[in-house]
Amino acid sequence: MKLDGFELRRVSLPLVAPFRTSFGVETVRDALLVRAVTPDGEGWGECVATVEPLYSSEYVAGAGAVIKDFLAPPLLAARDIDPQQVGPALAHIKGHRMAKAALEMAVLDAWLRQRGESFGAYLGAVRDRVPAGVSVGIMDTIPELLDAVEAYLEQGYVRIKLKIEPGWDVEPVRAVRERFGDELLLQVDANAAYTLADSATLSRLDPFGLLLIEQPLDDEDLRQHAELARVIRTPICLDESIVSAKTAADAIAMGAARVINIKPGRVGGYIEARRIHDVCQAHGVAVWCGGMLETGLGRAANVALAALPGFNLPGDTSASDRYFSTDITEPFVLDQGHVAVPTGAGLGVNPIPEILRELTTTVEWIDADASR
Ligand code: NPG
Repeated sequence: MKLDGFELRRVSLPLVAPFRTSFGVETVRDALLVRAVTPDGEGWGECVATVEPLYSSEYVAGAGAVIKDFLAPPLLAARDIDPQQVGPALAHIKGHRMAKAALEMAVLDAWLRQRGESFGAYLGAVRDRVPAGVSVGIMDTIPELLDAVEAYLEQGYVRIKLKIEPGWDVEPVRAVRERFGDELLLQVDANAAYTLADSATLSRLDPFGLLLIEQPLDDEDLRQHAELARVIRTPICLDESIVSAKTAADAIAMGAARVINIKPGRVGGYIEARRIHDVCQAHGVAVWCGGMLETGLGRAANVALAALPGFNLPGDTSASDRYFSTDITEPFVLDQGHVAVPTGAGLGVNPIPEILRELTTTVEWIDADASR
């Protein structure tokens, strides 16, 4: 496939409510979209980097810069590129996985649209809908949290994930368990807010029968996660620590993770995400699809990925209205706690031109001729 260029577009989507995690509060989703333009059509990618480098070292302005200066040129210089070649063509540039993932997604979408094949079919989806979990941010008070959880359960969400941090952990979990019962699928996410010295606090979560605790310790603490796994009963799930199929294999071998959250942006794209799925499936390790407040574009691809056979826990694949009153594509909706896997070519969804225009803050064009 020949590329004419990439368009980089920043969009700003206000969130329906502030979303607080152990690393910060988000009130707006300021996303970077990549449009791959070819002589025969286009494809869309979404970069999941946040405005500030608080979740990982990547951030949205940095992702835009590395794409312009280092990642787009080798792809545009190639006279013929297919999605499988994007990763290898960018492997000499260290890191920047979220930026690489956005480019690969755009190329993959353009390529699949030309073939009339969906993301789900390409990745190996075996389901036409996926169960939807919801991530619930840190709140000021427990009554507020209970109201939020109740509202999500009324909407049909099949699994609740509570964001935790030191000082907001055992009591909110206890309150949610007591109010909604033992049957509720419940898990927590610490976003690396604890250290091994907090083992005693974390083991106080054991009696609540959580599905998992996600990323309790620092990204680089693989060995410490393995040690923690020996003292707490709640299964440990890794998110930030897993940046490739290699790190997934290492974490599994070390006993650092019984569950893995797969986020395509974090690992460099959907093709590496599928490799991690395959590694986990071979080792009998449970996986689920994470979320990064994606617009309908990233959400479409995530939902397709979550339909692979090894995804055996509900993902953060919520409906669009969990985050946005207006999405840039037709919204994803909940149907009895599930979200439908798009079946159209490529992502199977399209940005709605007027909404896209309204939410756009900047647009830049990178022409292939400048790289040849
Ligand atoms: O449902 O899209 C979603 C968000 C789920 O909690 C969620 N994401 O740490 O996993 C996370 C968190 C996150 C959001 C991380 C935005 C980074 C940016």
